[in-house]
Amino acid sequence: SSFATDAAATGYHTVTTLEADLRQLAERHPEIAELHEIGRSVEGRPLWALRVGERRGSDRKVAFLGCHHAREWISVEVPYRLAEHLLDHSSADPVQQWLQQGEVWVAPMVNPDGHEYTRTADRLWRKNRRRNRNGTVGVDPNRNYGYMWGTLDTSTASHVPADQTYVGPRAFSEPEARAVRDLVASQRFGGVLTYHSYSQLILYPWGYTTRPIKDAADLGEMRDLAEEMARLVKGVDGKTYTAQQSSQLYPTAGDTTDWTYGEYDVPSFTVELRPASALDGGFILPADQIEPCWQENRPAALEFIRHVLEA
Ligand code: ING
Ligand code: ZN
Repeated sequence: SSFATDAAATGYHTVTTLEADLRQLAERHPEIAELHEIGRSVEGRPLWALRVGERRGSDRKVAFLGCHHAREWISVEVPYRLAEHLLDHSSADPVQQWLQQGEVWVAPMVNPDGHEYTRTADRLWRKNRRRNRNGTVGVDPNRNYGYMWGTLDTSTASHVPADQTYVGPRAFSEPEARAVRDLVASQRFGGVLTYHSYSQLILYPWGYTTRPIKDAADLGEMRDLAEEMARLVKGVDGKTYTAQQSSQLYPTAGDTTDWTYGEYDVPSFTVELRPASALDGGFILPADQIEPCWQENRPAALEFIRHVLEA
């Protein structure tokens, strides 16, 4: 593997080591990789996305996102390693063919301000670092997307600024959510997958309602694909990831996948990574589990790429 820093030794990336490693990946593969700044965080940190593919502007594109939530460190590492894997395997099929015909975009850390805060101040911080008008801090970037935004007012999608799931003052008030919105709007991905932790789940829309999505073909496609990805995870080392509609976990409005599916009609998933439960450490996943977690998620991520790019 090709870490520019000691991230491999110490385990998890930081804001700084992630930037260095993304730059190095792009520099090592100048023909097929390009680092894009897709926006800036509340505190002004660049938001990075690595574009992987031989040609710009192909019409088959898929996106992987990580770390909307600061404390979910493993959600940085799985998409990062996916990018690294694609570049390491870019001269053999099927990856070679995918990268000839399409593009894979990887943005492993959507919320760098929060991530930095979890390293230096509060390991269990979730939101971004917005200074709210009432003096509290943080908006939940995964409640700030503009499809059915703000339509719930619950503990899992709250209008109270101090709360962990504060939806923000209006849809797309946060630059982190706007950066993803603008990337998705400009690239027109055929599918989006966003990593979170924890619970070992594969979630598909809707989150805002317990009703299933209306379009039977879309529902079948997402349900089948979620179940296939869960089967692929299990095939690696026997771990159970459960496929379900996201509102079965708990109802929320304004998450990434409701917006991408609601706005663009493309398959859209939240993968909740290791561990299975709070008893297994919750958000604090030991660094020696990064590699097995990536390995168990690799075939599912590649299947999602295949599904979108070969469609
Ligand atoms: N979980 C997701 C959250 O944003 C989720 C779960 C995703 C619910 C999509 C509904 C829709 O709360 C974590 N761990 O953040
Ligand atoms: Zn999360």
